[in-house]
Amino acid sequence: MQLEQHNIQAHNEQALAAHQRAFAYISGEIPDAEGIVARLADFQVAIPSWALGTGGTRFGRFPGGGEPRNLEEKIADIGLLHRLNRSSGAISLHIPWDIPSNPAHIKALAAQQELRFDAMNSNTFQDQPGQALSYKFGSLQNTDKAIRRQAVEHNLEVIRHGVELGSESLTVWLSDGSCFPGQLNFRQAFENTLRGLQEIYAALPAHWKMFVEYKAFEPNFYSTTVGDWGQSYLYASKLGPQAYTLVDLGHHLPNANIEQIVALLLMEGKLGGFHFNDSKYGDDDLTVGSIKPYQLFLIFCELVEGMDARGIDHATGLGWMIDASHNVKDPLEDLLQSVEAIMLAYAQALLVDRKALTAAQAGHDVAAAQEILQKAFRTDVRALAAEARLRAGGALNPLGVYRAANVRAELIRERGAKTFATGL
Ligand code: AOS
Ligand code: ZN
Ligand code: ZN
Repeated sequence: MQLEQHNIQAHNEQALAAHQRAFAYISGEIPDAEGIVARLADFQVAIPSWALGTGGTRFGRFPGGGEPRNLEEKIADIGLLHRLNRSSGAISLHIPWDIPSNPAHIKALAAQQELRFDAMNSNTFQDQPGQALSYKFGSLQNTDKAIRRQAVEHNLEVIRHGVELGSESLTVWLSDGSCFPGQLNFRQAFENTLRGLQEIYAALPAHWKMFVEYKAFEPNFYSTTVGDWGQSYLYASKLGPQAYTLVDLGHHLPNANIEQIVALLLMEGKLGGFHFNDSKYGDDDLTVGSIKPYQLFLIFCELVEGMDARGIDHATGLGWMIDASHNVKDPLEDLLQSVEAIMLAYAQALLVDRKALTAAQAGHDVAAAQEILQKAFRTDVRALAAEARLRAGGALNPLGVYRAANVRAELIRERGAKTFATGL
């Protein structure tokens, strides 16, 4: 594909002098620029296979061109992102949208692009063509044993695909719930779901993790059977040490204090993974950091504090994934923006003067505590993220290179103007 290393280098050369000035400045302002650059370079965020095409709403979908038509092309797209930012070195697959018909070939392609397989995602929220039984009234919660069985079997199949590819985790997001009062016996729905999850859990390879993702509402609008972090935590605790809660930033009721949820789950050793996105109203799946960048920073503050307190490696200890949908932007541009936003929030969180914050907390100096956080948040750390990319062989300005190389136009030429990515 277009966009060779020399495109990136040529672009970096033009931008180098300005970057060096900015990097020298920030390095003089903060205590450990080198340490932060090293941590940023290690930090990788998985790209979901379903985010490479145009999403849509129930009102319509307006596909762009050149979208990947199969798993091979999805891997190529993520490889391209990774060449640009050196921080997107993993792909999160979705079954059945991404069934690898030839796993050895898919593994080799991913390895060529330096990509790992992050969490595998199962799907019992849709009926697939030819499927025997319907999930209209739920999957693992269903009152019908045969439907529950089908949902369990599907998850076992997802694990098998993951094993073939070298993934090490399964994310289970269930849309199970109810739309009207009286529709569901909550306790029975919980118990059915727990039993199903237990069967899936029993099939996990010993080194695998299972992530139980919660969501407050949608597509069910009265109750959701894994509706909040309490319910997810309950399932994960009952399941055992390989089960964890997964936090998707868009899955809370409005104004929830997500940073506090993150702190407590980490404290309990039950925070397993993340779906990054941003939202204003519900599960909007917008570009990370586009609506509430301060919240993202505060979440990273808790992540850094909590992981350090428990000795968890920042880069590998949790599953870091984006879960976004793009209705009006070029998906690849949007994903570059999301990864950049994550890196900036992480860098700012690393900047927080922990000692001073602890002292302010001990002394009930509320104003000082706020100053300490906001000093970090208001620091322009873009040169740190750019330096991390530069040293890893990536682009100083990934979006700039992407645009200058006319990547989208080339993809349209290669794949066509009316392609449909499989997925949402
Ligand atoms: C749904 O709202 C959840 O965020 C899922 O994590 C995800 O979008 C889905 O599994 C993709 O198929
Ligand atoms: Zn999600
Ligand atoms: Zn979601």
